[in-house]
Amino acid sequence: MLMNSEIIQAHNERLSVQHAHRFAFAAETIPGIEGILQKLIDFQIAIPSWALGTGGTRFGRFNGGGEPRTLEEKIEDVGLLHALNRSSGAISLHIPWDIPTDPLKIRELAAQHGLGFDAVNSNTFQDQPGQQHSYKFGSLQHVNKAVRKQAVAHNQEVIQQGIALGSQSLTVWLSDGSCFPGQLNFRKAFQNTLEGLQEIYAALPADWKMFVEYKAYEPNFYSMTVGDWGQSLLYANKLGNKAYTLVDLGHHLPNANIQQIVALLLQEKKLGGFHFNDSKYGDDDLTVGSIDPYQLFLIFHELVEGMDARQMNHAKDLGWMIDASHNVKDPLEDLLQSVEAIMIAYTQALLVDAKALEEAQENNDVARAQEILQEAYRTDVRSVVAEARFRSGAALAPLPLFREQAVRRQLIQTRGDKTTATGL
Ligand SMILES: [Mn+2]
Repeated sequence: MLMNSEIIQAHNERLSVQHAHRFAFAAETIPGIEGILQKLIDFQIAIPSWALGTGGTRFGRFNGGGEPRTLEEKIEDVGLLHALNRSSGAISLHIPWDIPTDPLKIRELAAQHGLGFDAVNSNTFQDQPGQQHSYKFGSLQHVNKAVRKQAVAHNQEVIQQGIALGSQSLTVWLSDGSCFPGQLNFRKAFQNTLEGLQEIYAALPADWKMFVEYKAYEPNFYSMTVGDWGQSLLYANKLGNKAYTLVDLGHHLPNANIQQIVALLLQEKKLGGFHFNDSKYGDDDLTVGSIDPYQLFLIFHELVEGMDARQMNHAKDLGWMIDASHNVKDPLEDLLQSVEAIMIAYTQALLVDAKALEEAQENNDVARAQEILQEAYRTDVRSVVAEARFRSGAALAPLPLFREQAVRRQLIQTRGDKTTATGL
């Protein structure tokens, strides 16, 4: 264990005077602070198994060193994050990049770190060694039934893997689509995909959810068979009440109003989960909140408002996951930053005066409405997030502690400098 409670306690003691001062000011000015703190303590964000190593682009990949070589080491890395912030209490696995050979042992190891398993992710966007049929021209949409059957069977197998781990949801992201006009009959592609999804859906246990993730473009550039939230919602509605739309923040066309998408999906009871990241142009998979933290806040505002309107449990009723790629930063530092950004945006959204905003909206008081939102957004809530961490036994300042302890250097010493995380 690279991070234990003694290290964290000593770190917190060093920062306690300064923190107490900052938090006292926040507590004095924020109404209902205790309720907010409890919500923050309960809120957990799943870390994807594929984000623990250095990512790359199609031009290259630059090794970071000390990357997890096995699923066990990936779980240790998430355990480390969770020890530092107590907000990363779950891991989202990608199959077949991370196939547990002994699920019971993996489950035990995760439990030792206080981790559960969030959605399992299937992969029909690349061919695996020994695979009979190629996904070059799609998987569930494919013109050849044998390819479609293979893709369905893979998803059914992923569900079985998930059951063994105690997961309760499957995320299906399809790269299916076309690169050129005329390549595909859109209606046939949709129908084939729907039939495949129906077969997968039939294999879901009663208490499971299925998330249908959409993406506007890439790897296919002319059409995507699940290209936007409307298409995902179509599939989800046809599939049934265990099927939901999953919103990945990077999977929209530029300037899409994600806030509005979220609000409407929530109203339709079809928002299932989130993949957090940030982007400047497309699916950039950058650190959450690094480019447009105001948009992240506005999304959280719609989430909180929409979930409260339906008396939903913020922590449990939606799947909260990060989906990012760390190309130039230490993946663990990057993930600490992402979780922090999510917690800050969530806290700010909890500060919005919902009643006053409704009044302003009913009176067409546009200026007042903007003031109400920005009042919450411009509140410095960092000490509130830190206090929630402190109360759950985590570090007041996770990233500085990660550096003070030279965690990456220790990981390099144990794992070596030239490791590559599985799947990357
Ligand atoms: Mn995603």
